Amino acid sequence: MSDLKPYLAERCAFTDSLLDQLIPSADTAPATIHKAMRHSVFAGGKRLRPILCLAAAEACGGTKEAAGPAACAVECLHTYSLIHDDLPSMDNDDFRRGVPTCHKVFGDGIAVLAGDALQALAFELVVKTPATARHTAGDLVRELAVTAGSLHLVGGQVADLEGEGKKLPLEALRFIHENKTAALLTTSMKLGGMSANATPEQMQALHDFGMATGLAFQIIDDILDVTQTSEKLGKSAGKDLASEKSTYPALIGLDASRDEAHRLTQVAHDSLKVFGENGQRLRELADYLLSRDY
Ligand code: GRG
Repeated sequence: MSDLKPYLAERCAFTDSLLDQLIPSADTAPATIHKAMRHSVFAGGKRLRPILCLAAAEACGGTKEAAGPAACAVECLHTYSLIHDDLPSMDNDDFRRGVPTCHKVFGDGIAVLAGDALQALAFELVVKTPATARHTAGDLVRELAVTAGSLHLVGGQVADLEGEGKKLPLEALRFIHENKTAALLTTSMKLGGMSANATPEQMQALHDFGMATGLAFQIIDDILDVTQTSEKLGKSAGKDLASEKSTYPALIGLDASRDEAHRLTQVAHDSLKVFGENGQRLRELADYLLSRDY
């Protein structure tokens, strides 16, 4: 994995430069909304979804240039979901990506609108993907729309809101993680594949890879929530594990959570067999998501 760090940096820079060209400049009227959109998009996200989109395209024999608009689309949709998730009526967070949240800087109204505008922009960008023999612009729009809607991102958020303060069963937590997190990672992969004229077999592999790494990613997030909070607060992990918040470690313990993340990463690796050597970068990315030393 020695050359993964420069690869990630290069893909991040590629995505940032494209986003900078595709999002209206901060002085485009009405300036406030474009400043707010740019505040959140350029706040220092890791660009995991665009990187997965570009890597999926290349595994299918495509190019990062053809996949670029779709990569930017998934980042815009992701940033919209973060802006809305941080609002006082949802998670009420003051900081995101190390900077004050959109509503803290621009107020709740503009933050709602910045999220709305980024979601609309995501659809405008995804249709810039050149059509291929197997996938039309309409297919890409449908893929993004289904993931953004009530069956996935919004549905996962509703289940999360309704589960607040309750100790959920594992299946309910898995539903939230699959829909809030894994669904958009999976769509990022599939849009990359569609830009590269992926075969039905390749699309299925990208789906399986996205769901497995997405769930592993969220389980690791849950684990870090427990271990890092415990370190930060100087209290024992056992205290957090006993808290009412539903997380994988709280429900099945830290060791079983780590085992499950490893098992899912193996599922992701297995799904890549169809790509042969071309799947190498995706194998490295699955291991990187599991290691989370970034
Ligand atoms: C539709 C309002 C609405 C919400 C949808 C996706 C979602 C539900 C909310 C986002 C909030 C959240 C904490 C989701 C879990 C997924 C996750 C770990 C997001 C953070 O992703 P990273 O680590 O973040 O890739 P960066 O900042 O690097 O992009």
